[in-house]
Amino acid sequence: MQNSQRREPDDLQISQIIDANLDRAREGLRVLEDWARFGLGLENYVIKIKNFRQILGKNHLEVYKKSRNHIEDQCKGVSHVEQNNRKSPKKIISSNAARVQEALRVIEEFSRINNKELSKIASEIRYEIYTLEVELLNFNTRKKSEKIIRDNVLYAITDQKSNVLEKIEDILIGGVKLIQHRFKTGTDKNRLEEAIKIKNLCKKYNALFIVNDRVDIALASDADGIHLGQNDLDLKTARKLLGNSKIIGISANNEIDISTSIKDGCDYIGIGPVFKTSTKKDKEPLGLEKIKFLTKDIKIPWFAIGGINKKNISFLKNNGISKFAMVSELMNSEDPKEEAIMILKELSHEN
Ligand code: TZP
Ligand code: MG
Repeated sequence: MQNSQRREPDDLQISQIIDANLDRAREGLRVLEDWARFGLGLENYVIKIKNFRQILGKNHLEVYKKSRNHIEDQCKGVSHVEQNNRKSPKKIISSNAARVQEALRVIEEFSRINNKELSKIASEIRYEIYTLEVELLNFNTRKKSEKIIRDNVLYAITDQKSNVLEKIEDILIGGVKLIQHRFKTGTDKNRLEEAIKIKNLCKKYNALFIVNDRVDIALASDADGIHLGQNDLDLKTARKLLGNSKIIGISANNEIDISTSIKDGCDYIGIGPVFKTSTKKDKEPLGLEKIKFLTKDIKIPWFAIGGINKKNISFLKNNGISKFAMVSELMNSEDPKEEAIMILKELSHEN
């Protein structure tokens, strides 16, 4: 993308347009770069964006810069009300990506007259910005979901029963912000229908919606993420299919599976069963000491699961466990809302 054979533009107005739009594009890129760096911590994207800025910088010729003050710009300082409405990183990414794309398009058109190479460079970068925008927005969505996982201690997992939607709504009203749809038997049609209904409930209560086992159902219901067991699709394949916007949680109950899932980039881990549970009858419980041993070096969020109820949760909390996932305790409760409130209250107590 180096520009060697250019002709000096002879038209002052054209130089001025190119100058203004090179500035615009570089400024917009700097905004995207800083969000990639400080907001998302994505080093490879920072390098990519910096490279675009440098290419445009090298092609910001003296002749363009010198044209700047030759003609008085009557529109200087004109801004749009929309600029005051950019209150979230998402809006800032979108509007600055659009700003870069527009500026590059203008450069592409006007430099075609006297500087074909710059025109080509602008066109190439513009196409890359379309992809970059989508990718930054995806990471942004995931970052928001990760925060919900970090900030919440109770994860409710569904069971198959006729009044599952009422139960889930109660649990959501009770303040639970993490819901997983677990649907082990039945048709895919019913599975997806139920997933979409629960997803909509989660949306209403600003909760995260995670699908158990099935990447296709997670995509079709536009879930926030997937929860995979050791016999489901592997993490890397799931990431390829889901892209970077979705959360991936993994069930792991031994050292190797735990370290592999962390190395492969999972967002949280479910570890258990802690106690014997009728929800997973075939699994031997790990017990508290084993759980403590397995989790001592884990730096990402992890949830204890299996046989956890309102009676043993304080004991586990007092033993250093801070996040809990449960199926039957909430789903079989006569009053899931009260139960959720009570457990959340219990978990919020300082020791
Ligand atoms: N993974 C390990 S134990 C378990 C899962 C899905 C079931 C937990 O169910 P419950 O009813 O909360 O014991
Ligand atoms: Mg599974």
